[in-house]
Amino acid sequence: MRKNARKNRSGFTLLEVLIATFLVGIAVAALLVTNGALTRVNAAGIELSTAEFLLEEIRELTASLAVVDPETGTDIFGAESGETLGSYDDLDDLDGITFSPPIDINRSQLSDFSVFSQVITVENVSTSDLTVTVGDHLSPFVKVTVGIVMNGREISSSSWIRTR
Ligand SMILES: [Ca+2]
Ligand SMILES: [Ca+2]
Repeated sequence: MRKNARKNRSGFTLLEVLIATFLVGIAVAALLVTNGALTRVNAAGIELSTAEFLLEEIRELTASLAVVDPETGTDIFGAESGETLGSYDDLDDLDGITFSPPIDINRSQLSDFSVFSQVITVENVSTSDLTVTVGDHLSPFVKVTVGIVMNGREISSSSWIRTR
């Protein structure tokens, strides 16, 4: 009798082992769920900081451009004849353009970021209300909007106003 009792204490019962296995299983499952959630949050953070970087490249590129073309002024909205990415010299040259892969401030393609695109809209806005769009060149205020699209989905956008 005493011998049996001692024998039982020397190890774990099947029930104890099952409960322990069950608890470890729950702990592992919880860790996996947490890890998955953190990975998703982290990925979203990286996407957003990349989007900020790509917005900033366009913002800085446009900062060096004239508001209207230095030669033709307000005659043409959009790129003037013969202009290409390398010779764009005013804001509306960029209207309606999507850069995919995106470009940097020096107009070079950023092929490492090819899942992202920069979608640019340039429009004139009302002198009295900057939220109201007016016809091309009908006001001195120009609003540049850049959307950052990743795999067909816009993940960030930014607008700013320039005036001539
Ligand atoms: Ca131009
Ligand atoms: Ca132009």
